[in-house]
Amino acid sequence: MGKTALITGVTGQDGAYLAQLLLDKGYSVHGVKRRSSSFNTGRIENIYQDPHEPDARFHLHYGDLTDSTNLIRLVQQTRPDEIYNLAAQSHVAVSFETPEYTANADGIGTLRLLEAIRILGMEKTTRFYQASTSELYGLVQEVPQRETTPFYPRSPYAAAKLYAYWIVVNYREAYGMHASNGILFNHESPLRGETFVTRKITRAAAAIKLGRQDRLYLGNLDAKRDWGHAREYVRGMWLMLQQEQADDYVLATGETTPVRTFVEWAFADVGITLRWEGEGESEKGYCGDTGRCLVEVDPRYFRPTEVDLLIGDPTKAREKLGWTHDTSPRDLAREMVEADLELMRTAPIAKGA
Ligand code: NDP
Ligand code: GDR
Repeated sequence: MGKTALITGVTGQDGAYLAQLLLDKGYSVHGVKRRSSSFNTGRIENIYQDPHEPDARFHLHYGDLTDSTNLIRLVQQTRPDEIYNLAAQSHVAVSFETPEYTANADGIGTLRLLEAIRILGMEKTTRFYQASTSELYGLVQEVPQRETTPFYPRSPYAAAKLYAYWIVVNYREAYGMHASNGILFNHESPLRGETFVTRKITRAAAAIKLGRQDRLYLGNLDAKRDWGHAREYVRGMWLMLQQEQADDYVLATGETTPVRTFVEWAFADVGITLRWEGEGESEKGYCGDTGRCLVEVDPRYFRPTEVDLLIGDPTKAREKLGWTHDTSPRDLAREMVEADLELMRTAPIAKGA
């Protein structure tokens, strides 16, 4: 009999890659999805199994991290060997608009799941992965950032995730739970949500190339991020739960790139060379070969407090887990642009990213 895993946030980018990885490893996978007025399972369509099939190993359940009784029942029904808590209101900018909800889902939601395990007496049998984040580092204290670098959260999202991080450490120490934090630096893919900056850029580059969009509006182009590939990062999550001892690990590439460089890469990949224009107060942005301005800075996307520089040191994960990454940020941009060009040729454009 293979192991059983419960994944919250299975409909998200990481949930989709992780579910695929675990199914490939022979697990039975239970995914928690939120009720939505429209289909929200697009990323997991390829692994969906008809629940009427007797040997189905992928099961979806309705649930929400703000609902304790629901979480207790799900853990009780599925009795998982491993829980991966990936569900979150994961958008940093949106967390300034919805700070209380973000705290509830991302912070207290983690506590609810840990309590579900404890209430059911499963703290010695169920292993727990928490989707912690490089956003915890926030205001730069040390570079590159590693497991011992002090935290300084810079958003309601990061503050909520800080609570989640420490409650996981506390439950590990207080109750001997096998509970680990993966402190993951930004990771992207063709499945990345459309409002995160890399995907917003690669979609726009493809749409502008195909004449389906006129201009891309972005915020802070000078922020630097350590971007890896989501498919490689979910392997690290799994590795953390296979260790004898639970612990906390950074997953990162060790390479950092400004947002503006990612913009230049993506447009180069669709054959458009950008030129930076207008250092004055107005009309700061990039124009294409024809002189038409294609990328404009719009202050509405600035954040009240920003995280300027993230660059991670994944030495511990490499030495203890044997985790490595293969995809460079440059290759990642290329893969995402190619996927969006393909998608853009067939799919309608969603507005509001
Ligand atoms: P996504 O935003 O793509 O996915 C988030 C998932 O959580 C979705 O399935 C979403 O459902 C679900 N969700 C949101 N709120 C709730 C709730 N209240 N109850 C139940 N489910 C909910 O995020 P990623 O896949 O990119 O990230 C996965 C996790 O890793 C998140 O916790 C994120 O904060 C964290 N993280 C991500 C990093 C990254 O670079 N991607 C880096 C470090 C940490 P729906 O589909 O219905 O919206
Ligand atoms: P981040 O990712 O905040 O690092 O959080 P995001 O892609 O949203 O922003 C990265 C940087 O780009 C700048 N930026 C813009 N961002 C967005 N979304 N839209 C814009 O138009 C834009 N213009 C510039 C931002 O200011 C920022 O500096 C992601 C999420 O996946 C979190 O859940 C996760 O914890 C962290 O990565 C690690």
